[in-house]
Amino acid sequence: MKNKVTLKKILLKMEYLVKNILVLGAVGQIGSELVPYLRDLYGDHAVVALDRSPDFPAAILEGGPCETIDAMDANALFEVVRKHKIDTIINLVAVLSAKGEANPQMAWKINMDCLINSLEISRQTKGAVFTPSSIGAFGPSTPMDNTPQDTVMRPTTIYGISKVAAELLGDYYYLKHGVDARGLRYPGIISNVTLPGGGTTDYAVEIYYEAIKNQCFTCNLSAGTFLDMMYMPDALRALVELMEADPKNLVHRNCFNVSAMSFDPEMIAAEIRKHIPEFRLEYKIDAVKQSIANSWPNSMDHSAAQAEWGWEPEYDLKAMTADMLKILGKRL
Ligand code: AKB
Repeated sequence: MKNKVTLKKILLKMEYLVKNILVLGAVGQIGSELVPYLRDLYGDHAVVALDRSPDFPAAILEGGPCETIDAMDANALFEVVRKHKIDTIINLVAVLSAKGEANPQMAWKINMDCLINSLEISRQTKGAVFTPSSIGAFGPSTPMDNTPQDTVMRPTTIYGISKVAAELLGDYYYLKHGVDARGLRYPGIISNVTLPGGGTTDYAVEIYYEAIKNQCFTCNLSAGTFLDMMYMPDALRALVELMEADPKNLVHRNCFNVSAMSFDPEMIAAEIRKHIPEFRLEYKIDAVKQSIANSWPNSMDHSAAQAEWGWEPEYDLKAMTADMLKILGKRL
């Protein structure tokens, strides 16, 4: 919260708060928290929430403009951009890693169509685009520890392949057409407003809900499976800080490694037990998710993000666990 207020003051001082932002995928895990966060920073009417589902949370629906269209429909999307004079598109539409493996053609089509539409429209409007990439853009031949910013990227999931393509397309549209395309390689995001769906890292969100409800969780990844993770407040702040970064300082654009913590299921369970001593962790391995997790980094090096736009995470496993259990404890 303190960070958010400070950031707002800086932005106001720098007169950056003149923007019209469109968030695609506003009902999803990140979108449902990003829209209120951005409205708080840039003003309620400057942030349009868009989703193909009409099920906007009340706070989003009542807080500012909302549009229900399918972002795969280029004409409809362009119409929304024109209507609201949009200059920045944040494209959060994605079929995640595990769900993508169940229907790769559908995942490729959704992930790529929404991206291409965002980039093409921004080429015509001379706007900016944010597209999240992921630890899923890496693969089994990538160095697993302290994964460098620039390294081997040969993912083995359709989700990862679409993310590598998105990174390259972002740079292509910047170089060829001057589109201000930027992105982050997000780790698994842990949050307490909207559940993720279809991801490999989802267990690290579900474990908190089950800890509160049943004091027990059955994990679908094995003990010893280390993955990069980040708490939602850090993920939201990273996005804004990158989009507001001085372009002169950006050597990399699509996309930056950003990391906050790395843990395996035993470590998160041990942290939960500090608050709920009776908490039990059991295992029932999901073979698809396990093989995806095994192909992803244990922890990323985010020194490029630190050097080029000053990235620093605020939450570690301890601080995040305390906050998650406090918030979910009250709500559940
Ligand atoms: C997933 O697990 O698919 C996502 C991701 C790490 O990109 N949460």
